[in-house]
Amino acid sequence: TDEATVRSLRAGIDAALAQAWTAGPIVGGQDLAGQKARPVLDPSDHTRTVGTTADATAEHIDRALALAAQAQPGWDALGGEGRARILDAMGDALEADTPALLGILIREAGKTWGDAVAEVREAVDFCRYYADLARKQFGAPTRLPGPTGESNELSLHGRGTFVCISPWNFPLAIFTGQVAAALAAGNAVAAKPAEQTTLVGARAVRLFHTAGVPGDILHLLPGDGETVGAALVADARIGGVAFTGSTETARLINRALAARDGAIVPLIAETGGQNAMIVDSTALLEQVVDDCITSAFQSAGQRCSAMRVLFVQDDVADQMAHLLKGAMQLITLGDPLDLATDVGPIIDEDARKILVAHGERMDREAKLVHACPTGADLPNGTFFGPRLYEIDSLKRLPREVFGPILHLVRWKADSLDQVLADIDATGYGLTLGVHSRLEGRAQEIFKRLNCGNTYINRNMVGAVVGVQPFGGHGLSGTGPKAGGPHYLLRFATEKTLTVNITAFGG
Ligand code: TXE
Repeated sequence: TDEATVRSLRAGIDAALAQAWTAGPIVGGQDLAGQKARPVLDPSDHTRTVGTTADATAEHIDRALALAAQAQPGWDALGGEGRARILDAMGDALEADTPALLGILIREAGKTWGDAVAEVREAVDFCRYYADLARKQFGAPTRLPGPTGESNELSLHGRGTFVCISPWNFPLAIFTGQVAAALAAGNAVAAKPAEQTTLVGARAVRLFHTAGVPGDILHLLPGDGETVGAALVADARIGGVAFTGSTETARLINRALAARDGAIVPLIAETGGQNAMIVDSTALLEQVVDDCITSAFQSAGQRCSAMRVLFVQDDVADQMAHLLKGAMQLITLGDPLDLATDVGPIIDEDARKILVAHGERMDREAKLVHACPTGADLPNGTFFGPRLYEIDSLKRLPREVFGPILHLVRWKADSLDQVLADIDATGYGLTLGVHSRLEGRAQEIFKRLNCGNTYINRNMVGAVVGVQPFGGHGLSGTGPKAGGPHYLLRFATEKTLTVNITAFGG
């Protein structure tokens, strides 16, 4: 039964959390002593230490990139099928390790059970999906037509060593997805997890190694973005960068890549959003409320796909605000290890301070519709209660707000064009929601806005691997979409071979 599953998972989580977790650089398959060792504190209770982490040094980075360069041709030569078998084994390894992974996700990243389970699932799906693509796209060379007496073929190969830089908000799924994609395409990998979530990154790297990825092919180089991340990106030996995080950091990486010597290499960037949902007066409001709560507040709003702005047609706006307020009163803020918790902590004090400052500005400039209590009974954690403000214009939000704050804007029947223009003017293009029973209108909005992922008459939480490939445009990223059929190609380079076969008697 479900209860039995939960009980046994809980026992596994407790056993995992009873261990003292440590993580530092992993180079050539070896766990090494790093620098700046520090405790990892649970964001839901800073008096609780989850483990310790340490950072990579310049020597670790140098050694990792040297080993990777040596080993990569052999990994590439293994071919799509050989690499796919190992990635399938990684999917199995992740599944088998579920209780420990849930424990670390809950205590290091503050994920609720539901979010943590979904994240392990997504990581497994990435491995199996990219394994499948590796088989299809990195198998035997493609034969191309050509004149008689000549053979032409095209093959795909790794680019060398990919640097994978990931954020803390999906520290397992995004980390594993980037690494699995780079490996599937035939690259070696230098992976830098977010500094807040090194333990889960290290756990994933050890599982990749157990699954069969050679130690010289995948290295973990933990540390700050400004030091370890920047050093990796500046190195002339790398073949590309896969990055997920803020738009500002993507710009920094772009500049660093442009300034360095060495090959011209791709940057695959997935960044933030200023995501809107548009609701017209034909929408089913009860459904909209449900979808808003999920889209804006799940994961404490710490998802790049989360809804930040709700455009509601004015004749239903009061009713909408009233229903939302009622639904928000039912949200439970608390310890993410408690199954009853809907919203867990904010990742750290720096992130919480940004939300507090934004709230203070909104208190002056906007109308507060509802604020869930911020957790005075949870004094040792970085909690922030979900809030709903009504603002007069999207222009009040020049930057992405990365947390559980939703902003409602009213629009009139004749101002839909302006709504679309305002959304467009943000420069982001990640997720978009539309609630309307006018199918033609909903389709038209989809066509007119250039958003990566559009959801009609449902919540904006998606990104199911192979079903809703995820990624945006403009300030939201470069594409191609993670979990989609074109993703691996950006990690690869192509070679053609043309042979005059008459010389061989053909
Ligand atoms: O990002 P940062 P954060 C975005 C979202 C949110 C932000 C939160 O917009 O605001 O990410 O994550 C490393 N050279 N998304 O604040 O600071 C850093 O160490 C090289 C969008 O952590 O950009 C970390 O590993 N690396 C999203 C990573 O970059 C550097 C999903 C991200 O850090 C660096 C999740 C440098 N100079 C978050 N500086 C999506 N679209 O999928 C930092 N880093």
